[in-house]
Amino acid sequence: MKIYDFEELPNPARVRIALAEKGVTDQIQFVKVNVPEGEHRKPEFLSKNPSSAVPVLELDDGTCICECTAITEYIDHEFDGIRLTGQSPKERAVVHMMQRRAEQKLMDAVGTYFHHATPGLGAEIEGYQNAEWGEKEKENAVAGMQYFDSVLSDSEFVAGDNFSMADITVFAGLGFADFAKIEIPSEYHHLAAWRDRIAKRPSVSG
Ligand SMILES: N[C@@H](CCC(=O)N[C@@H](CS)C(=O)NCC(=O)O)C(=O)O
Repeated sequence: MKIYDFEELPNPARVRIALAEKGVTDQIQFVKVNVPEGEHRKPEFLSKNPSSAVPVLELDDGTCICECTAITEYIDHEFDGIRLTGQSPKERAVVHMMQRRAEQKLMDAVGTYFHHATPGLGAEIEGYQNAEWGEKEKENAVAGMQYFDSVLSDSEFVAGDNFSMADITVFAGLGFADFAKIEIPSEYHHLAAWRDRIAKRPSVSG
């Protein structure tokens, strides 16, 4: 099983945390795709992911699985250990709902700001940029932080009582916000306390 990624980027980080949570990182062969140099836009990589994005999980039979949510689903069911995508029908539904919100309200909003309102990955990679849209998405990212702060005011984790892939996505989204220099408002105490707790997990700190 191979993962094509570029370790320093936030979406690859999500899958690497999921693998570490399952304790199976050493069972994966990582293949570096040099995103800053545009390797992900070359035909060889596009045949694995037409959306020109990392990470991609390639199974031994050649099947390529893209999108962190889909990759995490596969990892979660292929390997034993902690359950990252929920157990009961209700838990699974809540995890997926919160995962979508974590992507839309935080990870993707920060990404749009980074790619459109900052130099992003550089002029050659970025091509079309729309700074106004990027700035709007920065506002949405901060609104997303406020939303997750309120969720975490009466819940230990993003999707209820158990750590899940939605926690991983919010955690990686906040890391991406730091990198993109989007300030996390200091009054979001629940979010900050949760972030400190997650940062201590071996999958993240190790
Ligand atoms: N929704 C995708 C997002 C993947 C993504 O945006 N990956 C970034 C790295 S963090 C990427 O490869 N960007 C390349 C580019 O923007 O050209 C997922 O969940 O995997």
